[in-house]
Amino acid sequence: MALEQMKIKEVLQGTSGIGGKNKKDTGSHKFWGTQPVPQFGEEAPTGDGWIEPPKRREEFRQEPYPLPKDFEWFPIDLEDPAQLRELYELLSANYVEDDDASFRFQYSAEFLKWALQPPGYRKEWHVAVRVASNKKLVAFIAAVPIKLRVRDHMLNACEVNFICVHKKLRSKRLAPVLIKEVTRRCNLGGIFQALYTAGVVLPTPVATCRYYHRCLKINKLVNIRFVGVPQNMTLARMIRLNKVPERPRLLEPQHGLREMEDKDIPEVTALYEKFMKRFDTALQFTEEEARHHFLSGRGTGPSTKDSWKTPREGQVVWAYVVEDPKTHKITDFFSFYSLPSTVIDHPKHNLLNAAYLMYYATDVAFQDGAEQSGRLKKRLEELIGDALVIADQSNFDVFNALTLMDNCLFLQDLKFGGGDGMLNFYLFNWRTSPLAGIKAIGDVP
Ligand code: MYA
Repeated sequence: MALEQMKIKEVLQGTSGIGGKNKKDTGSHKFWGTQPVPQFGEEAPTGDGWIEPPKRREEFRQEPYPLPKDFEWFPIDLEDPAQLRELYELLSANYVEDDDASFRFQYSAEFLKWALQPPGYRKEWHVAVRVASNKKLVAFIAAVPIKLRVRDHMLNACEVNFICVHKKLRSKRLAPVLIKEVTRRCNLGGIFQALYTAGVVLPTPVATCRYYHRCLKINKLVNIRFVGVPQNMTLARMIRLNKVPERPRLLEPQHGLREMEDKDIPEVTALYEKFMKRFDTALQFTEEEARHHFLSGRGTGPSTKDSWKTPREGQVVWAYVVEDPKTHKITDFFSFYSLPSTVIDHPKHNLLNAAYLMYYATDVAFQDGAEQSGRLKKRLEELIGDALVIADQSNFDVFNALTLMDNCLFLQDLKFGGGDGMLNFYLFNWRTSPLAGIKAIGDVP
């Protein structure tokens, strides 16, 4: 998903505000006012369902939407390294920045392939625009197929991400054309619902999460002004307070932590599904999809006993399981991915190495009273605490997580600090009441 870059405020007392993107006047939306999304001010829906009914293929527009003159649609092929490189360059220079232009996402080429080519992906849903005369790539948007459960409804939908318009072409209403074109292509493929996330507030979020950040490399983070040293603290003390252990605790043989392997996929998929049933909404994965999400982004190189502290060439995803040493059952797993940001105009550092918490699950959640008794919290602190150690050893500067799933149980005690940034979740052509069940709304208690 599109996760927006945010610096820390509040808990670690940081630098300037970053929530500006959330401040758009919610009154006038020339484009979004015409789309099948719940509009601001509408009454909360009483039931769930589509806004516009499904239609037959021939009822949709068959030709691409017209682009302003001088531009053309381009069927980008991510299998071609040169075209993948062009996309990487467009996004590296023009994608999401924080409000004061200090950081900009720098998705790697490997990340883009991983995110844009899941099982069943459609090449024609990678929508690119280039300048007709010199063929320069200037805009992009993509959809990938997903199966999404929203409460009791299972939706064959798509997830839309990576909308980007070159900085020199902003505010010319190109974004609505990109969105309508990707919608048309999905509609022609029989897909009528979409999930997307954005830092900006549009009509109308179904959930809103806050970003939290666990600082790992304090010196660097202070140096690049990702975080400030609180007034009542010294840098040395801040470093001491944020130090993480050198070795994952669960890595000891009696606990059974190890890298996820292909043979784990059936058990991991089943555990994920059971764990996610506890929330109002979740993506559904087949085993093939789970293999893609957890293992295909692992980069090249063998699995060794030191893999946890030596990232592989091109590694995007880190995925670990806990195998019960006695029963050999997989009892837990966790995963995170690498999404660096360019540090804009800094004399010393040009990259912020950020890890983002992805999926996790533990069978402790299925024990009676696990949440009330604190057992779930304790187990998640062990698991995510080890994820922090692995990320630290793999040279990540910061570990980010959102206030969703069960994250609010462990964020505070694992010393995550609240950022300024929010991430809004949206559904296209699907009405439902706010998804409080994903525990996304509000802050750490
Ligand atoms: S979130 C990541 C967003 N990308 C960036 O922030 C990269 C840097 N920024 C840019 O490249 C441009 O500023 C973008 C806007 C491209 C964002 N999502 O062309 P404009 C509306 C949706 O003059 P520009 C992600 O990738 C805005 O409210 N709409 O503006 C998820 C206004 O409409 P209205 C957005 O600044 C993408 C209109 O665009 C966003 O040159 C999900 C102005 O157009 C935004 N992030 O370009 C897309 N930002 O007047 C929706 C602005 O009504 C998918 N706008 O307020 C929907 C499902 C489709 C598939 C359905 C299948 C069934």
